[in-house]
Amino acid sequence: MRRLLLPLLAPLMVAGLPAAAAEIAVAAKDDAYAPRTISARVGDVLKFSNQDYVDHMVLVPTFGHMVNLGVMKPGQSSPALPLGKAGTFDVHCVFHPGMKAKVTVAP
Ligand SMILES: [Cu+2]
Repeated sequence: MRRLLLPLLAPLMVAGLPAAAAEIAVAAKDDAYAPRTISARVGDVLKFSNQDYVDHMVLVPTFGHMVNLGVMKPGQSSPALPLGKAGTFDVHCVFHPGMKAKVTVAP
């Protein structure tokens, strides 16, 4: 189904029409975010889910002000993180210092 839809949707996406906001899924798995590099547009929403066996969290220490989406237990998802501003910011898990993702938000 996905293969059939893509050729149909592609012309719409390059026609200059405003792109519909996307919900971008980010997994927390094996003590890492997947993907680690996220490209988004203003209006998109990030949604994190913990697919690991330990707790993880979602903290954005920059991007104008700190955003703490809190702790996700295994199997839980974070509240949605709306992307209202263009720029680049990092996402951290305080429990695992090496666990980071970089989000680039295009206007
Ligand atoms: Cu973690």
